[in-house]
Amino acid sequence: MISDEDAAVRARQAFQDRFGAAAEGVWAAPGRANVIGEHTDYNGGFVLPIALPHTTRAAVARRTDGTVVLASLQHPDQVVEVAVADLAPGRPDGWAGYPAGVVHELRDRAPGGFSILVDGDVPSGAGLSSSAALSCSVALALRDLLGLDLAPGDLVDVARRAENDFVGAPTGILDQSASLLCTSGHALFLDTRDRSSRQVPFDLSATGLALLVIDSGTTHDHAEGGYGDRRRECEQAAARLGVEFLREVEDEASLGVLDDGTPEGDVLLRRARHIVTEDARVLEVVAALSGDADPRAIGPVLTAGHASLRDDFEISIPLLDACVESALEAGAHGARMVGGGFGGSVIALVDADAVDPVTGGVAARFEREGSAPPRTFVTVPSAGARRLS
Ligand code: GAF
Repeated sequence: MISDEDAAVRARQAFQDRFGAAAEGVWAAPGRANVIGEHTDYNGGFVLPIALPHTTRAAVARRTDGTVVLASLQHPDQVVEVAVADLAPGRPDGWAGYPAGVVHELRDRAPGGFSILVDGDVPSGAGLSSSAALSCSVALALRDLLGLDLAPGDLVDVARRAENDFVGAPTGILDQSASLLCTSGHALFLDTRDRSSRQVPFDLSATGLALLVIDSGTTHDHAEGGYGDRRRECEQAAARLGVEFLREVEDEASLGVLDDGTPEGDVLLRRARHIVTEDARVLEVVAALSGDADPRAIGPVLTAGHASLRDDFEISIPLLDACVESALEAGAHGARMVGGGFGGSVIALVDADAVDPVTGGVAARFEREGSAPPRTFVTVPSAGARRLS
């Protein structure tokens, strides 16, 4: 993993090479792994992410010609240049839509434009929130350069609106909150309804544990249909139950009214049941991590979360299921898919001395399934977004 110092030097040099002038600063924002609390964020529920050590870095300087110029070391042949006044949802699209969306959000404060060079190592399309890392690094840069009086919570909304309104991905606030608010050594317990949050100590190595991230290599895109379908189904279920958010549903028993004997009713019941049980799982995990319990106790809760995403929310895919199964067979205490679904990564809670057997067991299963070997790494709860230089 590249150090903050080396990342800043590399981004500054690349900026100088691209623009022939010095960047005014370099900012970094991390990707995330969500310990538990999936798809609860747009239902007013609870989430518990950690920040990854992987970050996106943005080297930025203000311009005076009313233009945004966007370059990326990960997309070297796609320099995007567009007038601030011409920015509009979908223009530009692709990776450049995220930083452009942030500039668009703040355009009244920055008519002169920006030169922005991004570099990063958050795996993209892996359910690890590379998009939010990108938009949050730029949001933080613009706040500092423009001297805007915006708290981290305000930046969460700037980055979320860029993603929702400009890129067209109807996400909640999980990823942006994780990237901007997480702290090293902790998971962020966030109530997405009132935005209250608490840092929960999550130092696995102290108890001989490790958190493994297994990137299945199957990519996903939240601007595509499945994510938005789930969001609509949750809203329909909430409307039928007479609540604003599914978070407000008392317990599973209250969901019975959704079961009107039609296939649609059955779907809404299962979608809502995932949200209600997932919120309860977040609280259970937070309680376990906050007390004296052995953190291994959260393993089965994570695995139950996966079953719920697979059976009730129906956003897993066979390769992610195989990944979870093989991790458990090889000795993981718990495992689940993370992120929006339809691809991406799995996290597995394992004893530190079981990292190799679990990694090997999962790789062997991928081979039997005819899939390319997954990318696997041990992660630790890392720092949130910050200025590097
Ligand atoms: C994606 C979204 F961007 C988040 O807002 C969240 O809904 C997540 O999927 C599922 O928990 O990462």
